[in-house]
Amino acid sequence: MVWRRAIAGLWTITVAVLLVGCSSDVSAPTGAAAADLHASWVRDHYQKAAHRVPMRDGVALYTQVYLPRDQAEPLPILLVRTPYSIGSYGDGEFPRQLGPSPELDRSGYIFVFQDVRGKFESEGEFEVMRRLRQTPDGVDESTDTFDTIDWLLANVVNHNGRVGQWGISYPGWQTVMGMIEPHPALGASSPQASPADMFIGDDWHHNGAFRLMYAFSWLAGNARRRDQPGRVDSERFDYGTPWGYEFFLELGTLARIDERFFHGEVPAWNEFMTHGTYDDYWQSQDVVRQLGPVAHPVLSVAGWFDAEDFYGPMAIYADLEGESPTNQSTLVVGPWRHGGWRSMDGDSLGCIDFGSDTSHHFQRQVQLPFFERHLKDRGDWQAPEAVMFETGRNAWRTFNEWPPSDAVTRNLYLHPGGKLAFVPPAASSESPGAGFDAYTSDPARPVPFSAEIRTTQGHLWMIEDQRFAATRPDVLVYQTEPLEQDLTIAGPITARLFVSTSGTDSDFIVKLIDVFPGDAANGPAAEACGVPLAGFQMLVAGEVLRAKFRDSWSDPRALRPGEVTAMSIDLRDRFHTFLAGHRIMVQIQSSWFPVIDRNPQRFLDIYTAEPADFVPATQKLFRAPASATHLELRVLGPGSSPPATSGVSNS
Ligand code: PG9
Repeated sequence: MVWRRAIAGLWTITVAVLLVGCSSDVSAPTGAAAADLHASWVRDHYQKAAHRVPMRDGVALYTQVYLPRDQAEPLPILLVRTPYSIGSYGDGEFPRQLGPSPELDRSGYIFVFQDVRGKFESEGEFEVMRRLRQTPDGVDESTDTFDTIDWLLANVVNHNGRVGQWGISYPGWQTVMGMIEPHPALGASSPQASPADMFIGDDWHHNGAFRLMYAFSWLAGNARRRDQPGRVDSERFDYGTPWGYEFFLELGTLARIDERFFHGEVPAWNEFMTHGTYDDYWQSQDVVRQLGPVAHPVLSVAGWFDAEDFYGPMAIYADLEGESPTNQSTLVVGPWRHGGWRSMDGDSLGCIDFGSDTSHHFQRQVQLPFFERHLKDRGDWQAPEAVMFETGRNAWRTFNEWPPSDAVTRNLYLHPGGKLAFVPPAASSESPGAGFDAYTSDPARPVPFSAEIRTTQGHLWMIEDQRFAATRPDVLVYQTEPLEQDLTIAGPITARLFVSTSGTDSDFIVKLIDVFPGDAANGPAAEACGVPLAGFQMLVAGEVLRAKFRDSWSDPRALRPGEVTAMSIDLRDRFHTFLAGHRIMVQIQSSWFPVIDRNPQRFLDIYTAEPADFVPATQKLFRAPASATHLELRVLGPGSSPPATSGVSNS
């Protein structure tokens, strides 16, 4: 991965600056009232036409075009392609908003929406994350995008010859597919929360571990076979209980799911169940492997607390930097859940406040100027390299490279007695044979991923208070002393584990947590969510590794029972300041259920495992000098060199 080297300017936009230029008219409508007003404005100012757009293989894709009623000049086209239904199928029906934010609606664009191949009103067959065509005369999402743009340019009146494409999540992935051998009229792309690799880091698996709860709910709702095009999709799946933990535990093994619930109607589920390693099936879906150089400007967007697709946008941005170093690409990462930059104000998430409406900042200061500049030649937008929100300190910062190369790697080590410190364990600190902490991981009682009672994973667990997990005997907890000064991490976080297990496979989950001081005062978000911030254990980052993939995603290997084994977990990037007085905490566990399916803790094909294959295992986490488990953090600014007094007593 190639990152820009030099960092030149670094500036902070404070909350005060954010507020400059905002209307001080206290009577201006906000929230739902503003959205209602905007919806009626859209109706008054746009007209709609529906078309069946033919693709090169004759399949017709249902497409809606919204044209401004009073169009004084030729305008660019802004395209969204989605599997989730473009909606508003009736003659008089209109979406409440057309573009990615109301500002774009008001600026004036030709907005185009399309049901992708095989979904809703479009003909053809839907394939989840359809691979690139294998033959020159084949079709895929990239050719469908090309053909759609070609047709629009020939059939829509009064356009300016330029097309932009954007989308969040699956439509974000469609946007990336549009960037492969792109139509020459494509002038700006904004893939937002696009998945990139479904085995390593996005929706279906993380580091080889299957994301049961999300995969199940998404496939049940979006990937059933259909008989013919239509306006309604699958019915909502009825879990029969409000508690997903109970539902997934009771159903037992993955091998039973098709027979009990899907009955062969969800082809992708059965495909997943026969591709338990990183084989060609997964590799050929990885967009980063397909994406060549991209000449036109790209705006990539991600949320720090995205429970679905955080790996994707970061990998796509990194790939663009490597393959297309002269591309005017920008990376924006804010304190958002999946898609939160469009659906929420972004002033808070769960119990945590961010001090300003971060979504509005992105929409007005980044997204609008990006499209205006590249599709209309308007404004003076100069593409910054990376626009990143610093959580903890709650400020936007712009970087000339991401991750910043002036961040310094500092190792945070586990110590006896649940301590954590930036000094390695001392040789004399443990008696021979000691130097580890142990727990029993029992697949019959997996650690829940959240304290919430819910059937789908939702979003808030990505920033949830971890006190519910800290008290479990099968979760190891380590924390620093209260910090004497702020400590800012910026860039990738890597856990270097030294472990042994009594089994032959296991999952290891590492969570990095910001522990608020006992006198922390509640902000509005904490008041609303009803959890005191005093002692709050905010999840900052967390990841799983299925240990059989520790050396190779495609060639899994058993662990040897009792043997100390080194493995690394990429906890992905973060930009967070642990404020003075807070503590840094690390929690380590072997299940995260049902977000991650249970590991039988035996080396076998988990997708065909029988109930009797699931056995308890004794896990040991080592911290002796030669096998010192630690986290590698990239520290920026004052905390990047160890304070003279740092250390722990190992007595
Ligand atoms: N994260 C979702 C997704 C993307 C691609 C494939 C399947 C699911 C989404 O929200 O669209």
